[in-house]
Amino acid sequence: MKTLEDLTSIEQMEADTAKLKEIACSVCAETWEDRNKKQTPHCKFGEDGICCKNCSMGPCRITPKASRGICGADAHAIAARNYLRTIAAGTSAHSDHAREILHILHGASRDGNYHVRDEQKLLRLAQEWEVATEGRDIYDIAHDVAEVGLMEFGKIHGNQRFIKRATAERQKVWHDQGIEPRAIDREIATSLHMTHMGNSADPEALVRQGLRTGISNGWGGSMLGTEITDILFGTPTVRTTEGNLGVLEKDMVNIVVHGHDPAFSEMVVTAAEIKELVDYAKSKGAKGINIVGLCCTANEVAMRHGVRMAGNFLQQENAVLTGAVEMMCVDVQCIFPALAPLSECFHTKFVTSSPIARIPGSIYVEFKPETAFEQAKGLIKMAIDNYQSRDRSKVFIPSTKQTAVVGYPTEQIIKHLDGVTNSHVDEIGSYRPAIDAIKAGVLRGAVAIVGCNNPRVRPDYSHFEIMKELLQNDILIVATGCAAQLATKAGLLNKDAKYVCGAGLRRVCELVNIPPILHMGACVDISRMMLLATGIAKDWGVDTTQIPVVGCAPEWMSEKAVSIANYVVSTGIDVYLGIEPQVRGSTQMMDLITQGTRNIVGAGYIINKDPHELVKSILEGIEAKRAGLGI
Ligand code: XCC
Ligand code: SF4
Repeated sequence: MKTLEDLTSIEQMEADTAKLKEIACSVCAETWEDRNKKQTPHCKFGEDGICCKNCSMGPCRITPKASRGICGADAHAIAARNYLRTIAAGTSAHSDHAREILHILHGASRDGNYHVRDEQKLLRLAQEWEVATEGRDIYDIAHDVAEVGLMEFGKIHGNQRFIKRATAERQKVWHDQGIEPRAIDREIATSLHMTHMGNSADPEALVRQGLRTGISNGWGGSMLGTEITDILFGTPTVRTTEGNLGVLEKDMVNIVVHGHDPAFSEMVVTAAEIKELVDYAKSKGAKGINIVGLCCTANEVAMRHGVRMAGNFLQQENAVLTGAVEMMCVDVQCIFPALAPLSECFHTKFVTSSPIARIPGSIYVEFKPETAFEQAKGLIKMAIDNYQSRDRSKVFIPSTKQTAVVGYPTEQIIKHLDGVTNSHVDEIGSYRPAIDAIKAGVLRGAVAIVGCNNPRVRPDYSHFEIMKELLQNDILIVATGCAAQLATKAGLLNKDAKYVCGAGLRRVCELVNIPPILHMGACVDISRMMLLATGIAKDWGVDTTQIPVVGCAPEWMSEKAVSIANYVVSTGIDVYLGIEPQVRGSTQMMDLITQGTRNIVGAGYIINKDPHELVKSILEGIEAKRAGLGI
C-alpha cells in the first residue's frame, strides 16, 4: 500500500453489499435497508425527544397547540427525561456486561473453565483496592478482588473507586459539582427515579444526573469490564489480523461470534483449536474451522487471539447473506432480532446464549460458566454437522479484506513509546515522547473515533472521511468499536497506511513503528482511552480538559454511546457527534448539551452531520487547546 487508492473504498464496500442484497432478494429475505425505507420518515416526536409515555395519562406529545403534557411537563422536561433514560439504559448495558465478567472472575479456579491469565494486573488491582496479596493463592486474591469489584455496583456508601485514577483537577471538578458517582446501580436507579412521573422537570438537574451516571459507567462499569477481562483473558498485545467479509472461507466451517461479552466467545475460540474438532471438521469434508468476529466481540477476540473480523454492526446480516456461515453465535448487545428469520432463509444456525438477549427463532443454549467449554465444543460440533447442509449455489463471499494491526491498550502504547526513549531513562514508562511530539507540532493532537454505524447517514462514509482527513492533518487516531472495524475494513490499521498521513504523523509512525490508527478494543475499552488521556495529562502536568485530545462518534446509534459521550464530556473532553441526540424539540436541552455542560465539567458536544464540517470543527478545537497550552 502506497497511496489512498490502495485502501478499500466505501464504494467497493457498497458494491459488495449490493451483490449480497441481490442474494437477499432472490431468497425473499428482508434486510435493514428495506426496513429503514419503511421506517422513513421517522416519527418527528421521537426524533425531537418530545413524546412522553412515562405514565398512563399519556402518551403526551408537545405540539404547537399543546405546549405541555397532562401533568404540565414541557418540552424541556420531557426531552431531558428521555435523554437521561437513554443514559441510564446505556450505562446498565455496559455495567451489567462488567458484572457478568466479575462473576466469572469470582468463580475462576485452577481446574475450572476460567483462569487468571494476567496475574500482574490482578495483583496491581488488588493493591489499588487494598486486598491482601502477601503469601496468598492467586485464586483467593482473584475471588476477593471480584467481591470488591461487585460491591461497586451496590455499595451503600462512598463513590466509585476508579475515580481516584483521574487527574486531581478532574476529581475536584466532580466533587465540587456534586457529580462523583456512587454505586453504579444507584446512579441508574436514581436516573429512573428522577424521570418517573411527578419528579424532576428541571433539564439542568437531569443533565447533571446524566453526567454522573455516565461517569459511573466510564470510571466504573466499563473500566471494571476492561480490567477484569484483561485479568481473565490477558491484556491485549499487538497482533496482525484481517478484516471484512473476505475472511469467511469457502471451504471451511465458518462460525461467527457476535456481541460484546467475551466470556462466551473466548470459549468458542479456544474450543475451535482442539485437534479432535478440527479432525471432525475434516472428516465432514471441510478444510478446518474458521472462527470470525462481528461487532465488539470481534474486537475482543481479535486483540487477544488475532481472530479475524468479518465486519461491523450494519454488516451483520451481510455475513449470513454470504450463505457460507454455518453458525452465528451471539452473546449480548447490538444483535439484530432480524438474524433469526434471515438465518432461516439459509442453512445458518443462529445461536443465542444469554438470558439478556433472548430472540425468537434462535437456538437458545444458555451459557453457564461451569460448563462453558463443553458447551462451546458442542456448538462447534453442531456447526460442523451443518457444513454439509450449505447450499453452494447460494454462496457468495466477497473477496474484499484488508490486513490490520490491532491491540493497543495503554500498556502497549507505553511499550512502543519506551522503544524510542533509549537516551532518556527518566522517560521510561511515560507518555513524554508523545507529549514532546505534540508540543513540537509534529503531531497536532489526537482524536478518539468510536461508535457504531447508522443508516441515518451513509454507513461508514463519515468514519472514513473523518479518519482520512485527520490523518492528513497530522492527528493521531485511536479507535474502538465499529469505528475501529471500519478502519480495519478500509485498510487504515495497516502500518503502510502511514502513506496517507501528513509528514509529521508519518514520521511518528515510522519512528514508533505503529499504524496511524491505534485499535484500542471494544466499546467498553473507551475506558482505556480515558486512562490514556489521563496519563498524558498527568505526565504533562495539566488536566484532561487542557490537552489537544477530543472524542468523535460520527455514526453512533446505541444508548451505550450516549452514556459514553457523557463520561467523555465529564472527563473534560469535547465530543464531536455526527448524529444528533434526540432532544431537538427542546432549545434548552440543545443548549445544555452543547454549552451548558461546559460550565459544569468544561466540555460539551459539537454536532454536525457533515463529516467534512465536523473535521473542520475538530481541527479548530484541537488548535484552540494547543493555543490554550501556549504551543
Ligand atoms: Fe454496537 Fe459495540 Fe455501536 Fe458497534 S460500536 S454498534 S454499540 S458493537 Ni460500540
Ligand atoms: Fe404526560 Fe406527564 Fe404522564 Fe409524561 S408524565 S405521559 S407528560 S402526564
